[in-house]
Amino acid sequence: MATKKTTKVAVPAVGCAEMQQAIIDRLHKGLGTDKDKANNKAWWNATCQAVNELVFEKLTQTHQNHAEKDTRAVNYLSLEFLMGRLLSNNLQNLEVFDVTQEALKGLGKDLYEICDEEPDMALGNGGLGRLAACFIDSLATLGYPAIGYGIHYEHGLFKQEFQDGRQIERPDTWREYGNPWEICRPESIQFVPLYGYVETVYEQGKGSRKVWHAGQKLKGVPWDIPIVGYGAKTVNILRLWESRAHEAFDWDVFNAGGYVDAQTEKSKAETISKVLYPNDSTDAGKELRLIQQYFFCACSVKDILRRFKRANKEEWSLLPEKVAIQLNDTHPTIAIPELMRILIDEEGLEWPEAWEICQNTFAYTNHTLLPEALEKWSVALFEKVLPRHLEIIYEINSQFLTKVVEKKWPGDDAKKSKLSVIEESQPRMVRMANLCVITAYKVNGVAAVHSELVKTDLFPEFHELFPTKLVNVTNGVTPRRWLKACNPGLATLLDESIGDDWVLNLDKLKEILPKATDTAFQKRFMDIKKENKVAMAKIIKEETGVDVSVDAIFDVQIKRLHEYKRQQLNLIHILTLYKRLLEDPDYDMVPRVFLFGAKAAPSYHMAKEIIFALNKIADKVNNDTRINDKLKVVFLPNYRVSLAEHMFPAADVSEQISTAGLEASGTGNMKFSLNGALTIGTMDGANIEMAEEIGAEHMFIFGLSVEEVKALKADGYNPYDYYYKNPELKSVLDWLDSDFFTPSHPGLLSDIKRSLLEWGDEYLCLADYESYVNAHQAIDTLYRDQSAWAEKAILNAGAMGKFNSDRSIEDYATKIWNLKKFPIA
Ligand code: 26Q
Repeated sequence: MATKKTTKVAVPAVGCAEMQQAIIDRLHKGLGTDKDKANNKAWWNATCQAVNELVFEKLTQTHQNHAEKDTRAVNYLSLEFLMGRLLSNNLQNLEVFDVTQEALKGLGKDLYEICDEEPDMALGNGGLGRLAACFIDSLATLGYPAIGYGIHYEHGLFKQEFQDGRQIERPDTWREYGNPWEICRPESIQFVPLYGYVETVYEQGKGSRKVWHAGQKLKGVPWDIPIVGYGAKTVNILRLWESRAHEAFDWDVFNAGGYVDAQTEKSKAETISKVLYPNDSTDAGKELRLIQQYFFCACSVKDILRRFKRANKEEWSLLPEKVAIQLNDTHPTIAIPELMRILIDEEGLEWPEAWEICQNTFAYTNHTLLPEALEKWSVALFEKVLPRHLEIIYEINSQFLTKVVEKKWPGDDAKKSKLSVIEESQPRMVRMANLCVITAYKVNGVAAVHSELVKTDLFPEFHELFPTKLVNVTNGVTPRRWLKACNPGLATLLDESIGDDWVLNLDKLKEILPKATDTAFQKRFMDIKKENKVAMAKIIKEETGVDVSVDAIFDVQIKRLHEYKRQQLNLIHILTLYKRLLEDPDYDMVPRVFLFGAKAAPSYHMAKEIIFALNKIADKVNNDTRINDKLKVVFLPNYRVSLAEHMFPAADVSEQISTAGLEASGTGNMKFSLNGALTIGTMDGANIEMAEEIGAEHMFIFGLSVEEVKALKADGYNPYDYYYKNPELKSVLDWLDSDFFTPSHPGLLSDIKRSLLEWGDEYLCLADYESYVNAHQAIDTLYRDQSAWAEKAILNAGAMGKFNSDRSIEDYATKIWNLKKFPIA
């Protein structure tokens, strides 16, 4: 094959001997051990510390550069940053991966094994948290001044184990023994008031002002994690706040003779950043979650204002020029009344000026249309925890209703009650999304169809009021982690075929499109896929004991477990194939391995039932000698970023099968396609834009469209219509009532059948079943022609240019943030 010259020669900042010396030094001087005694954890730690020497230098340079030029920066506020591991990412981005590999090899160590020692930083639930992680990678790579603000959770998302097929949650302990990437910054500690009451103080000649007498104060300790851009031209930071007890409060109790009580105060305060909430409807409304949100917003806003004041004194009108604050969903909404409170109560601004500043500073990203996922807090809780903020919210709302809504729709009380920040229900609730839309200067959805639905279905009146406010920024993923690092085989093939600058310019991938029909290229592409499948098969064996053949189609669904994502539709299709095989041992199908990875929210009953059912079906299918290994089902425990990095590159088929209109975007869909998997998917979220880029004929699109879903629901959907019409569907659903999968315990899987029939099949699985089964049949047919399959896989990967997070960030920078790049030279 003709190989193109690489366009950029990576110049490592250090040589091999130097890196070896740095690692050995860190073993000695940083960890007090040596190369003969050190275990792999110590080697990992020492390697991280050696890398940090390079990182900190760039961090300081970036900081000085931004401070000198007083650059406008974006502050990305997010309750979640699902970072995964950082060592291989940082080595990659500093362009010292190869030299470090060589250095460690010379010391008798394997870099991949060392990287495997790193615990995942799982400070997020799923898509939203991982998107934040991709975005800060892109911001640094592109040279934008940016800070990510979040919480320094002691425990990230729970670790998942299976006991008799059921999910058990265990605490995640990512920093039990410290974390080499983080730097504590006691010089930037902040204090956060809570509870108490508000006093109105009248001052002669000056009118009145409000004083919040807090009942409790927390201390926020910042931990900085350097975020190394690719090529290391910029190193930004992710600043995570840890809660501690405020000493003054502690000591008061202590001095009054209550040592034990002082300890209680301390541990109460430390609870605030103790654990990441799983995305769970039963956790909605919990006091601790509200305090978490306020704690991190208050620390972040104070930090932002401290930096602003250092450069601009008290020229508050300049704040929107210097600062953009992006709210990642409604979780950080409380930053809005917090900024108002500081400007008015502490800095002495008048309401109109403070409101003008707020309106030009905040932007908000919506990630969901599911009504039950829109955040609301009870007014009573707000009043107790944040009494001053509630007053401010009332005032924002009152001015909005009287000045904006009344002007547009005079006398229309129905409009007012729909748009009000306060829901007049029992109990009364604060609607966080309404507060965001009223305040923010831009509101964006995360894929084209989602952003349209935000305008037409979620916030139609707001769209009428503010016709330029609602915009789209389609999500993307970082090609550094999700191609270059996780799939070195494919990355090398790309480097050799089109040059290595696709890493920074993913549109370049389209240069492989003409090679889609080149048989030599196809062979290399498919050989790489095979190697990745071999590596994955090894992991499957180690983790579950199941043997899978790499000649089978690897059909993968990895994402949070939720009924709208329809893992249960996948399940009933698997049962369909299994039944066909049992009824006809010669049933002709390409062997299939169905792989799952998913965590269910701990109190989400039906999601946990689906996990249990899939595990029970897996037990049965994998041990059934009658079906000649044509079918395997594997549910890998503890799905997480580092496991995903092995699964995307090994997939042949990507399952993106949500009910149309419900998946805001999806980002796993992009990672699969980028790694050469073919999508079976509905016309939902970013799948629609992927079909535009790839060509729908190179995907397996099935099921009802958004419009058809709406029409069917409006008509009155009846799942029994499909059940009685399709005998095969009926027989697999009835199977769930038997004890076939749960010997001597009939009915253990019946809730799944009930949800699809008696409980109305809210997510229209039965309506899409037949079309889904047919799409799978088409997959089977195509896979038999390996050249035709390879052609489509290449066309998929080559069309992914748009779905890279650099493009998303450029969209945010121009459409929303008005941000300029300041890379260090
Ligand atoms: C809410 C209340 C209490 C505790 C937790 C939560 C909570 C936490 C996380 C609610 C929602 C989330 C996460 C949502 C999420 O990940 N949404 C996904 O965002 C992706 C990035 O835009 C999209 O691609 C997905 O379509 C969307 O589902």
